Formats: sequence, C-alpha cells, structure tokens
Amino acid sequence: MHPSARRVQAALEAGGVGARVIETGETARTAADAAATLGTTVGCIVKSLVFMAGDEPVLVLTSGTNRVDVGKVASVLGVDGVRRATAAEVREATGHPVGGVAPLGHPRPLRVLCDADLLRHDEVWAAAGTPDTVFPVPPDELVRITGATVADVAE
Ligand code: 5CA
Repeated sequence: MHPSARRVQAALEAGGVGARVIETGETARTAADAAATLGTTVGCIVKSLVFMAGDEPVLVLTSGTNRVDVGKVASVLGVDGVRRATAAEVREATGHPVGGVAPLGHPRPLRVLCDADLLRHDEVWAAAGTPDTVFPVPPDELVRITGATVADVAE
C-alpha cells in the first residue's frame, strides 16, 4: 500500500478506529467517482477540502453533495476571510494530492471543521491519502479522531 495510505491506516488505529483502508483498484478522485466505485451515494462521501485562513491551512470535511460556504468557514474560525488552497498548498499542508486528501494522517496537525450534514449518515467514506484508497467510518468517530469542530459550513 502507498506510504500515505499506510500513515492514514496507522492514524486510524492510533485513534482506536477499527476501519480498514481499502484500495479501490480504480480512481476515486472525485466524490462522484468514489460513490460510483463503492456503489454508495455521493452524500456519504467525505470531501476533504483545504482552505487558507491567512497562512494557516484549515481542513473542511463536507458531504459530497454540499458546497462549502467560505463566508461561514471564516465566521466559524473568527477570521475576515478564507480562500481555497492551491494544489501546491494542499500537498504542503496534508502530504496528499488533490483528489486523495484524507481527513487525518498529515505531517502536522491541521485545524479541522466538519460539515454537520455528514452526521446524518450512519457511515461515511473518506479518501486515505491517494486517489484510489478510501475507508469507511461512522461520522461521529471521524469527528473524534480528527478533533473536528462540527459546524454549518455548507452553502
Ligand atoms: N477521493 C475523493 C472522494 S473521497 C476526493 O478526494 N474528493 S474531494 O472532493 O475531497 O477532492 C477533490 C476536490 O479537490 C474537488 O472537489 C475540488 O474542490 C478540489 N480541487 C480540484 N482541483 C483543485 C486544485 N487545482 N486546487 C485545489 N483544489 C482542487
């Protein structure tokens, strides 16, 4: 398995989550791809998106069917504004490429916000550090292991 996916698996185990990282064997670069590959709905795919609050990268976990409202993110963080990270900033902050960003297993801890809509599902699927790896997790466990703040961040 790719070293990034192994680090995600190790972080899950360290957090006491029994989830196993799965190699899909085909690309799951977007939430729609991932849902099709897994035979699940787009709403229970976790998008792990990086935003910049000044120089600080912030990870926002949102449902595959939602779009993030940057104004709401800024207001939860108590800053004037945030912008989407560039692909290079995503790689720098997470160690993962766009399309494979995992919610955990990063080189440095990131501030994490979690879209409240994800908590409507019994189980959600997130990327594990590469575009062809994923893992299933109950959303409350995802919140716990990422130290996320649950907030209304969707448009
Ligand atoms: N593996 C899937 C599902 S788990 C996945 O990672 N989906 S995702 O939504 O979290 O990642 C794809 C997202 O990356 C897109 O929704 C888009 O918001 C973002 N993205 C695409 N291109 C770029 C880019 N050039 N720079 C920064 N972000 C980008």
